[in-house]
Amino acid sequence: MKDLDHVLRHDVKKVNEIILSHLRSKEELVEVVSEYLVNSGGKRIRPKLTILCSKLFGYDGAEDVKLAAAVEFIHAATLLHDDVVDNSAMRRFKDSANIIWGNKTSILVGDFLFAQSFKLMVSAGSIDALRVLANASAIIAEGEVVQLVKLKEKLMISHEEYDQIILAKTAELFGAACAAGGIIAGQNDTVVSALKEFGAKLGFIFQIADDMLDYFAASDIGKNIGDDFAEGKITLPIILASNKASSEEKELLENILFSENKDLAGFHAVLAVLKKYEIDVALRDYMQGLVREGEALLEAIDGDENYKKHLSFLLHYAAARVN
Ligand code: GRG
Repeated sequence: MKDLDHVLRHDVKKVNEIILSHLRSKEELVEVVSEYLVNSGGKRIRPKLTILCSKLFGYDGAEDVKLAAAVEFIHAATLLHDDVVDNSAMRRFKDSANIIWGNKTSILVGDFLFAQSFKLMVSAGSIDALRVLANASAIIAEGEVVQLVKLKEKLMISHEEYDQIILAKTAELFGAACAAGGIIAGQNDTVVSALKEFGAKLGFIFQIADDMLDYFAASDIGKNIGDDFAEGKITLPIILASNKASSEEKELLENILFSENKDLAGFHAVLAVLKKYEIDVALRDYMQGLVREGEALLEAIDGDENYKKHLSFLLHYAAARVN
């Protein structure tokens, strides 16, 4: 990430300045909570994507950083809301905002950040960029409701259903972040669609890595390992294991995951099944396949080779998070 951070240092600095100037509020609590989240060491991957995808076509105007900041604001709003929905206690190695200030504050400050993102999109002056990011926001929120419904049903889900969920919760915003960069650089619909597809592929890898780390993280990842398990969320590690498991093991997985009283012993019992079927190996292979697909998408785009290299690096970086 060092190389990329160096190349984008001036742009990321501008993004951060725009973000900070849009955190100002007459209510101190809004500023305190917003700053707590926004300055807590996020990787800024989505805004970097917007900037890379505008520079890919030689854009040197001032609007891409506004869209990049808008994308980060959408992301920040979803994090605040998500930690409430999931009852999470830790985010980016710190207590999550809901733990410190409570659910109501987190939701409302999330709304504030979400609204700021729209002000920024409007100020960037591109209806097409506004359309793609507004569309992504609706899909993210809708996807979270789908996930909630599935959670309540307490049923195993298929790989296809999992793909639909992560497309909405993560891949859509990654795709929209890339598309927005191409749009502001004046690219046509075909190129913008290709960028969106590339971003979505990267988002897929990113979320699968996240879901894998929830079971297999070897070191501290800045949030609680086992959160998905505690919630009974069915993610790709569980789906792949369930597809390989004997009927007894499948029953065991479902009994534990759908039980109201999950404990550490349950987590280790599930992990033992995942390890028995080498689900970590299967997931790594699967992600490498997605990396190759992402690279093929990138190759088909006619843009600056240097920036393509940085985008390709992000595919590998996303997959390598689990190593
Ligand atoms: C406000 C539009 C809106 C919707 C709310 C709750 C909800 C609906 C959406 C949640 C979606 C969500 C949080 C998905 C998880 C995405 C994900 C992989 C987050 C982690 O991203 P990183 O690692 O985070 O890029 P950093 O900390 O680096 O910024």
